[in-house]
Amino acid sequence: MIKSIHKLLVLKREADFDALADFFDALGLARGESWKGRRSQGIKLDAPEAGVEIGMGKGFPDADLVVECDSADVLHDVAKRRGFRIAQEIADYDWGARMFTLELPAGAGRLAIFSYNQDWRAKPPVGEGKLNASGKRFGIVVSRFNAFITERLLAGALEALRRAGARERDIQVVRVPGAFEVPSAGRALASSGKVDAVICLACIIRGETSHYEHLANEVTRGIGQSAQETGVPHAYGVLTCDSLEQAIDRAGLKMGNKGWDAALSAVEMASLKALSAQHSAISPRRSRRGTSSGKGRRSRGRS
Ligand code: INI
Repeated sequence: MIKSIHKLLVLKREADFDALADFFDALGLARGESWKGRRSQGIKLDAPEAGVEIGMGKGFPDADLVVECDSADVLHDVAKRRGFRIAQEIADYDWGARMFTLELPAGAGRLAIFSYNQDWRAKPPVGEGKLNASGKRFGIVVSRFNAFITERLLAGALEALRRAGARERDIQVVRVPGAFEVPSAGRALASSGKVDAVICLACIIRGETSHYEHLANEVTRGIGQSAQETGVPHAYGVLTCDSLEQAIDRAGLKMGNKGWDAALSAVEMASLKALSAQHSAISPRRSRRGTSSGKGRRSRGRS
């Protein structure tokens, strides 16, 4: 499975490197993995959607890299103010877009920037998180009670996170005695500032407890309250079942695993939160750089 696609721009001068990093920050790309070593340095700058576009025929920009944004005019101003050479002036295209191209410094290629001409008032933008966990950190709280089931939920959650692109070192697993303890451990993780989302895993079986209803209600309420009060997404991977058979069905190793489902909800909600933060940031550049967590500035040991 492909985890990421990045256009590689290798520069010779530190000044060009810094200018490009600043420019891509200003375009609104999010800083991902970065390193600075003896031999080399690099920064990955991530777009909400990235990939390869295959084209044929006419009307394509003459560019090595294509960026879609919400207003090409705004970025055209940014590019001009930063002294980038405009290769092709901004213009309307018959495919419903406005576009310009610029020369990247030091012969790093040509960049086309476009936005679609659509009336956003007629069609309000829809915010939707992506199932992309790369660069995100997750806390998993798993109850030891009914471990036969909860360990399967954990396996499902870990596999879903891995497939969505999360790194092992960005996942923290906390085990607690039972479902009742899940909300408080989840809150502690969320309040630590070290995770982007919390995944809560437990199994409550009606047949085995007379206080099933109270326990289920309290755990559900506690998880919801922690999510709302900390502002950190919490995914609900708690099985509330009538019997062990029912629990086994919902903790399948191949099909139907509530841990898996909860992990993907956590990924989506973490991504949605990042998206809303991006949209509400007055200065994306400052907001990204100013994060106290140091996220995106981790060294990965390349030299
Ligand atoms: N904990 C569970 O996770 N599932 C259950 O079904 C359950 N039952 O049956 O009682 C359960 N009880 C333990 C509870 O969550 C606490 O750990 C315990 O009461 C200590 O606070």
